[in-house]
Amino acid sequence: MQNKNKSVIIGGILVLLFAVVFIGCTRDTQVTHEAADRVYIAPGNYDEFYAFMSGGFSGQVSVYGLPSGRLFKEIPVFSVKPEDGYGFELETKDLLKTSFGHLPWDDTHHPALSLTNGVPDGRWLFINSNNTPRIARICLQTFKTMEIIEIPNSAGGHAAPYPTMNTEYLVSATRFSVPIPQADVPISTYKENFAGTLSFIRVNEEGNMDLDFQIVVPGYNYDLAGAGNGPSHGWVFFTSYNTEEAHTLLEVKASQFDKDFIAAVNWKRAQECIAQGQGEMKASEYYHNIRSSETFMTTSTRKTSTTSLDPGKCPGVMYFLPTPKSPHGVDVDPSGEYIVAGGKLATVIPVHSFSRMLDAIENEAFEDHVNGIPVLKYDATIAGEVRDPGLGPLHTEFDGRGYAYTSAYISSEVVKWELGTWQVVDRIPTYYSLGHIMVPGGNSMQPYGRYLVAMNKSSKDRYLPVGPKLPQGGQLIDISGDRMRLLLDFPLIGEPHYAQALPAEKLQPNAKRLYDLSQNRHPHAIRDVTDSRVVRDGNTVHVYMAAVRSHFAPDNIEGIHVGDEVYFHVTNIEEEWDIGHGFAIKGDINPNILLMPGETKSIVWKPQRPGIYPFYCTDFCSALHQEMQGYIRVSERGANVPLKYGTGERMVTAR
Ligand code: K7E
Ligand code: CUA
Repeated sequence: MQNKNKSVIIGGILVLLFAVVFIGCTRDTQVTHEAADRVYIAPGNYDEFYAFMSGGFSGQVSVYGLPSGRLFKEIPVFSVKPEDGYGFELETKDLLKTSFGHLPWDDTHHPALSLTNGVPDGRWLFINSNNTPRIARICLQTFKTMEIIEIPNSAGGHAAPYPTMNTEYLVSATRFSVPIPQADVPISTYKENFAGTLSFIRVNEEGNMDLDFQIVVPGYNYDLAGAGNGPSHGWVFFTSYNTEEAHTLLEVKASQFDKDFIAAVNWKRAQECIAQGQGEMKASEYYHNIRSSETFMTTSTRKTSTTSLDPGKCPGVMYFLPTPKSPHGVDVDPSGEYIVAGGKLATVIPVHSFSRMLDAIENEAFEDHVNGIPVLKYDATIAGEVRDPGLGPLHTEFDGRGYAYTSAYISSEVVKWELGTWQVVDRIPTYYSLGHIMVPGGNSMQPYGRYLVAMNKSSKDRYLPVGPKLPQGGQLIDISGDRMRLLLDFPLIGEPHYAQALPAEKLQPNAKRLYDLSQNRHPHAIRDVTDSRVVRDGNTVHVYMAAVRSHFAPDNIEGIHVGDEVYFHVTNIEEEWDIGHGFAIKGDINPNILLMPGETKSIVWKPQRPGIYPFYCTDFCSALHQEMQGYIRVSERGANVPLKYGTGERMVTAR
């Protein structure tokens, strides 16, 4: 009896064990296969979305395909890039010019697609630099940086570039308040002497930026921004923390108050006040650099003044919305009614209502004023609070179906909740320490839904280790159903704080294949090998060189002297897609330059010692790529060697 019982029990346990193992396995394999199917792009097929990820402290933007997570390209923006010569070659060097000189590095945070009627239009991608505040514009036909504007009277250009509904403006706010204008003062005089600015950068039809005006605001840290949509078009919302105005140990001292502020700014009202003469011209120095798509050259302009607006003198331009607690992100939902803050130390996600805010302004439901700026009552503007939102809520995206997704840094999870009921409906862990999340179109009026990319600060134990520094972790999550599902892990470059994505069909047909050689207006371009030549002008030598499979013209040069400055102006005269040539010469302090068909680039070389210097093509362009090379003879300064050049047997004496 006992034995029988025992065997029944053992048998039962075995069955149970088997069932658990078997069902468990089956479920796991199913999920894996299904997930694999969702992200697998068969050879020869294309991804559904282009994703643009900020490179953070790499200063660049990386381009990925979704859902595969494949890396296509790294676009150089705020950091030089020896891979193609960006920031070294004469054409792009001045893009990095600032009031502090040529800066080879910065820290990118927030890519932003240009918008038309609140929907990404595929024309440009803008991105901020956080260290020395600037905004860059990338052309989405060439995927190249074409313009950079410096933001004066600012420190820490973090709340940027957030476009308004039709890209009328991009904004940029000071993360670090500083004396405005800059001044040599004791740091302990923070409260008296420090202030912030909210900058409004106008964008014209060609995409060109221009600093229109700056609003001078109390000395808080302005963290992030979100522009109004639909009914809230005309407004921009900025989070602030450190309303305590601490200048040391902010981790303690800037976490004292229960609530900080969202600054709500009516930019149409600001325009009115400035038109009525309320703006004040102030001396400021900053650079505006634009690269021409015809000459490939950058024109750098030094600007000397800004229009500054005191919000206390322009009633209706700005209000403070108390918001718990040290909020980080501020995101406006696709309807334009809800303004969601990420209260990183708060126990709830506070959601303000735009229409209630307008009522509160109308009824003057003010609890205070700061520097003449009304502070609205929390209860008068709040639409709801999302309870149990995870620990450390930061950023929110929307799916266009009535749901919002918030990243929680401390609890490493995405929390899905419903707009209107404020109920959490789902949550999914991420690995690990989640920062921003991105739903394609998820910060616009037309989210594409389907996917959510989590950008994790750490990928500890997710990949084969590669030394102390690990890649940050991208995770693709399926949000098409009721429950979120993890589909894919993919490693990221730098620190992709934020990202943007667009359906492939919005960009793919417009992607430029080559530059039309007949339209090349570069001042040193040549159209044919027969135009190639070498010209001396004192100690400066200009080499007009053609690159074509599989030689350079000229490929032999003699009569260069130590002390000369040699400019190589190389034109790739190919007219076929994706046939690039590179150019590099021994001992150059500059890296190689990479030339695509129809493109001209220039690099300067200062030979240091006599001898023979080879140069060669760095991009494997044909079966005879390895033959694509040449020699330069360098003689002592003052040596009696005439300047000659040639391609083939005949050497021509330079005129
Ligand atoms: Cu949260 Cu710079 Cu947008 Cu990083 S910021 S995560
Ligand atoms: Cu040209 Cu390799």
